[in-house]
Amino acid sequence: MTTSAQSAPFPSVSVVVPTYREADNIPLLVDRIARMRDERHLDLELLIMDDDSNDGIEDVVRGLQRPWVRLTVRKENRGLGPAVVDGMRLARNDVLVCMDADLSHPPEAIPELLEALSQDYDFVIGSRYVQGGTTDERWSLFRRLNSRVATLLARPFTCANDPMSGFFALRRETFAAAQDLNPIGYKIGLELLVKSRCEFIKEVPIHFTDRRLGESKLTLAEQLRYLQHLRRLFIYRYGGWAHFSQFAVVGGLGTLVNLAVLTVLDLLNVPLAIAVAVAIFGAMVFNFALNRRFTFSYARQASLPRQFLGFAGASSVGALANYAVTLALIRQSAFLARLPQAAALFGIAAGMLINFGISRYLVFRKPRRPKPV
Ligand SMILES: Nc1nc2c(ncn2[C@@H]2O[C@H](COP(=O)(O)OP(=O)(O)OP(=O)(O)O)[C@@H](O)[C@H]2O)c(=O)[nH]1
Ligand SMILES: [Mg+2]
Repeated sequence: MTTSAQSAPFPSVSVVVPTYREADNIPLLVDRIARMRDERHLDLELLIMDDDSNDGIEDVVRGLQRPWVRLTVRKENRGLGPAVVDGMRLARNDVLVCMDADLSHPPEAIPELLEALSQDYDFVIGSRYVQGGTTDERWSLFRRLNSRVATLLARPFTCANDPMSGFFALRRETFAAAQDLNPIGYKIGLELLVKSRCEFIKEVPIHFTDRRLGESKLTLAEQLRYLQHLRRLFIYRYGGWAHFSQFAVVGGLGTLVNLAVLTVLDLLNVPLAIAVAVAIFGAMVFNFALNRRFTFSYARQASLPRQFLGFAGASSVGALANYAVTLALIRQSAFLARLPQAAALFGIAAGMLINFGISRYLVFRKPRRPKPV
């Protein structure tokens, strides 16, 4: 630290802590924050955003008699992400800090986060994955791997080493400038990083301690929600390209379906002219189902039969091109006649390009008022 122990690097701080069944941890957390607050002479308020835990947290907070600790009991729109966003909206001070209630994040590191913000960084992370940062020694190999893979998946959105951290700080103006916040799940820091378009990010090493009291709320469902969150961020950040890449992934899987059907029918000695047609149709149905569910999910409320007819009609141009190219190649070459799957790959490539254009612009048109991503 370059500042003296007496100086306050920022005039005022609001620490937002989301809680669900953390009553036992609150006195310990408030105690440690209070000590740091006094030592650094910080103008600090603590906002506890509780999702109606019914675990006596109201009495606990009242008993602490700290006027700078404010408890909000939320009854609607529950969840960690929305709780943090609500807390940040209620915050009165210049700098916003978010941290967990279970003492995994050391409150003593808050002044360091504040100091980095004063050096013109926009977003400061209490980070486990920079030099000097550590995680609890008791983490299993699976937990380490899980955390690393989740972090890797966030790479397209940020260069931060630990964007999944729940311990971070930003200026109130930065938060106010964030657009289209749609916090689902746990990774509210990542959501804010992406949507406030922060460029100057600093990571301060911390030791992440496992909780001693209370239970973890990080379930498997929550981890799956993370994948959904990533997909939304992808669409937000990469717009039309996100649709195209999802369409391409579905197309890739459809190709596998096409080849599998073709192989089975060929093994059953079905004439190739029929086998190729059935394989193309099977892949078309498969692609429709996945594109409706994922790639163009914003148009899912439209009638399914009508949409299928539209998709089949639109794809029929590509399917015909596919069929014609595949059969022509098979007829041209004895080698490809023995390996129709190779001919099918060329046919699929020709058909796919035509299909994308027609599907994107004609079949799965955006509704007039798109849902926020
Ligand atoms: N308001 C609110 N807070 C939540 C909710 N789920 C979790 N939290 C809080 O978010 C913080 C992080 O949750 P944890 O359960 O500690 O998740 P984790 O840190 O990933 O996992 P462990 O530390 O291993 O338990 C804690 O302060 C929780 O009390 C929720 O639905 N609403
Ligand atoms: Mg925790």
